[in-house]
Amino acid sequence: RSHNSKPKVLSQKDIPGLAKYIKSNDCKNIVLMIGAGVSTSAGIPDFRSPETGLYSNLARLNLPHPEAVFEIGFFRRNPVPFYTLAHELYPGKFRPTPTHSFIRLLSEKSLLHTCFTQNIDTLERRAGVPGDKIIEAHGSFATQRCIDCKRSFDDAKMKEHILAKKIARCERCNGYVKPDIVFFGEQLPDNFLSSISNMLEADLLIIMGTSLTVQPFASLADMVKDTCPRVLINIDRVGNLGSMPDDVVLLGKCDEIVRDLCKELGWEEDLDRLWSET
Ligand code: CNA
Repeated sequence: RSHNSKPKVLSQKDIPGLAKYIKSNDCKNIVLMIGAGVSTSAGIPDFRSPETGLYSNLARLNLPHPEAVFEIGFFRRNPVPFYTLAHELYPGKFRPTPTHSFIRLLSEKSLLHTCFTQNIDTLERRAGVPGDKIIEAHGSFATQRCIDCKRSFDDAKMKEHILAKKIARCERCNGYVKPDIVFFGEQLPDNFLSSISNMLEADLLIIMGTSLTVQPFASLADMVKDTCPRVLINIDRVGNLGSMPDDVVLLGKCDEIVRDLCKELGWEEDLDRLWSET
């Protein structure tokens, strides 16, 4: 299918066409799918960007392959690389980006239906997006438990351990403690599974800052109704975005594109106000 095919729902496949649709009565529920690219301008490296991504910088951790840092079998043998990474990514060190404030803005305009995030940095919450709109598909640092007996571990103690780069161990069985971040091969959280059907309620899907390579998350992009335009805001083209008549592909840095969209919507001052509050 052609990228150039005529849109069916949108008037134009660009920022003005998108802004017009967002302001129309047809667009009541916006669903977002986001990934590490929305947080890179906060100083948090993503996985796959060449040179700056974590995967190209994990060599010093002596991993058999970069993904091993998120494999439960490897963690069981050697939790040090994960704890090193956790220390670097630990929430609290970073300020939300303008793109995170844009998500909050959608919520203030009563347009945000659900924000599906793959990120574990909790910057959506820090930007003030209501918790009941966020699905942390790959878990977060909010809770943690023993990988053997599953006993939960105290939040404050966990924070001390991660900040001191010390491996936390279960107080009952001495097993290693791991934040409730989804590792490869682990099931996604219940609230992700029960929210998949939210995709059907979307009048607009915005995908930002993700390589769309991690399943099952990536497959959400194909679950919207035929009449739901999909927008990709990313440095590079990913997934099959561009293949449907109402797909809009906006390539570049998300903070800049989101600002251009807000300008077109007349929301730039709102965006700046929200961001200055974070
Ligand atoms: P990824 O595979 O690293 O892809 C990131 C994508 O974002 C790439 O396509 C980049 O080109 C793009 N990108 C990078 N910077 C920008 C920018 N400023 N503007 C627009 N696009 C940009 O990351 P995914 O999220 O797709 O991969 C899924 C993994 C990454 C999830 O399981 C996350 O937990 C994990 N991760 C999370 C964080 C975080 O919480 N901030 C950081 C690193 C990795």
